[in-house]
Amino acid sequence: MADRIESADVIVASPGRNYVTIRITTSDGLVGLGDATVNGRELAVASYLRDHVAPILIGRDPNAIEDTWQYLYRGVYWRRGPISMAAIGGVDMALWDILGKRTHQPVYQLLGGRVRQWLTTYRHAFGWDLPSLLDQVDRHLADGCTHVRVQSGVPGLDTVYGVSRTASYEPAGRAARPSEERWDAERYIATVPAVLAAVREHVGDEIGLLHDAHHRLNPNQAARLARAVEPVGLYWLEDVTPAEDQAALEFVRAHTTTPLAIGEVFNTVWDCQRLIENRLIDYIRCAVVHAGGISHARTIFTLAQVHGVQAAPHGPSDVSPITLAASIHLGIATHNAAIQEYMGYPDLVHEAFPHAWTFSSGHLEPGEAPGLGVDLDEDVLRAHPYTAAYLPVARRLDGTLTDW
Ligand code: KDG
Ligand code: MG
Repeated sequence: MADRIESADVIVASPGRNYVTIRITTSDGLVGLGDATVNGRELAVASYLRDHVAPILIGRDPNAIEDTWQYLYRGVYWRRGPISMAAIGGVDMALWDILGKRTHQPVYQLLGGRVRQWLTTYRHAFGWDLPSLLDQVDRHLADGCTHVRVQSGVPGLDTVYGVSRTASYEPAGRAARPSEERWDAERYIATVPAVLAAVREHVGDEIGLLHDAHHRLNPNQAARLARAVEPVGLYWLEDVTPAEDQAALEFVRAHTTTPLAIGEVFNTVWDCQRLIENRLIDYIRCAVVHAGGISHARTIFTLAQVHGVQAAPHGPSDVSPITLAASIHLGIATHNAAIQEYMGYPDLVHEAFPHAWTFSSGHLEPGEAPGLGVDLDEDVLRAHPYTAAYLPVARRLDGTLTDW
């Protein structure tokens, strides 16, 4: 009898931060792993998987990856959105993992094989003042990195997206409700161009510099910032306006030559079709997990390829090393994949998810293990149960809620 999916179980654990993992086991004993983490909404996606997806996976053909994707997407009247697409993303990754194990191939081979030797990454540097920011930039450069995202403090604001008070970037706070931050876009715009210019002066012309505005500007503010930083020659300016307003990018694009990147909150190709087809962005940044897994991220990146847009997947520490593996396998086999974000993980996360992928000298390598090459250490996961944690919310100085 042909192989069947025998079980699909969901593991929610918190080795330093919360992750949702789906583990699919087949009747011939193969095990595939997928990441379905949605930062701050972990239990919603876990329930979606446990209560609504796992029961209908049992008995299906594990090799029917595309049909299962369509079944979970088109077969459900209520489509799209981060929870359902991350759930589909987790299943999709696990099925590609199984296919790789069944055929004794790393997933990138099943996607057409390597188109490059390694994936270039960018790392994160932040500092409340210029000396501490330059210190972090220097550390990444000393490690061999060629691309760095730089985020800085803003005078008058004691919380700024991307600028942590601790050594780690982690923005989600472990508490029953989100913390609140204050935000002022004009102060931010008045500060950032000079900081980026000073970093450029410090690193010279060869290093790629990136900056993330995290959806916090209106179109006019975004256009002013993008113009003001043109002399810096950024590799990209990220998420300048709220991502759901695709028309906003038309205005920004018309006013600047600074390369634009957006997409970490997109879940399907329909969220970014207009941006890609009208060439309003230079880089599409969907995360493999939140955009429905390897199968659908590949659809998005293929549309991007047709329109001269490059792929640059989201890779924060709030997606697990399984998503990172999926992103590396896809990126190494995708012609228009330009760069992979690598925020890095604390040691405990590497212990919880032992992996074949490696990072060194600013490069990511998938490794040659069959499938995605990621495992679970169940003892570590059991020892670190789920703990409620939320991203902050942001208010303007007058108290109006704004985009975080
Ligand atoms: O969960 C939210 C984070 O993934 C996001 O804030 C990180 O903007 C981010 C980035 O570019 O990595
Ligand atoms: Mg971002």
